[in-house]
Amino acid sequence: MTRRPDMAPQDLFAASLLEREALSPGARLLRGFARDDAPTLIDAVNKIANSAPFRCMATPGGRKMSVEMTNCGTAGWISDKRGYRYESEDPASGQPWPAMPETFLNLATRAATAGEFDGFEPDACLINRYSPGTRLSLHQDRDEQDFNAPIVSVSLGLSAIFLFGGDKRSGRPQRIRLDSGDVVVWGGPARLNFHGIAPIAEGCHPLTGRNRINLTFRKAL
Ligand code: MD6
Ligand code: FE
Repeated sequence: MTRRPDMAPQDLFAASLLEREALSPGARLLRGFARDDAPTLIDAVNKIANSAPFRCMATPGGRKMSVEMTNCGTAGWISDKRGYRYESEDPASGQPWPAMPETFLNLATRAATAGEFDGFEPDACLINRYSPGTRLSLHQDRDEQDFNAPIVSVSLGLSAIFLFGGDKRSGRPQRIRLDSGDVVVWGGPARLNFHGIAPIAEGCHPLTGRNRINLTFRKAL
């Protein structure tokens, strides 16, 4: 957190709730930005999962990802033995992905603006569900057509350690704790940075039980 010796403790506390921490040029952590919306967001996730259930996708290499995923929006991110890509239909049902709820769109555009990316129009939201012990290995998000748009990532439920590297896979990534309601906005010079999630610690959260839910909003098409 930024050091602010000039501020009274109660103001420091208020500032810490809505801190805009720069992780690197183009990447900002908005602490607690989605905290008030979290219950509504989780209700919406549960509705989406009723029509497009969470599933472990296969990697192109033939392994199963440990993180469970689903999507909403006009495009959904999928992985199978043919590779990574966006599809307008859920391959499990052949139906279009559930529409992006208004609450999702509203939060994502406000967060992008707070992270200094105006005019963000996400058409895809990948929803990740982690249980204790699951992880997401270092990767780049590069299946989108336009790297000018940022990505907005919302953490809900159990906390996680976010691994945040540079534009090469090598090198030791930063480790950043993400709690429920924290939002990361990144784009510009950080858009292709490597990142991942360390194995989730055992725990139970009032909103999500033994799960961490992550929403990543993208402009895919
Ligand atoms: C997660 N997030 O937080 C995984 N990708 O569960 C991501 O893979 C991610 O947080 C691009 C931008 C922000 C992210
Ligand atoms: Fe990612």
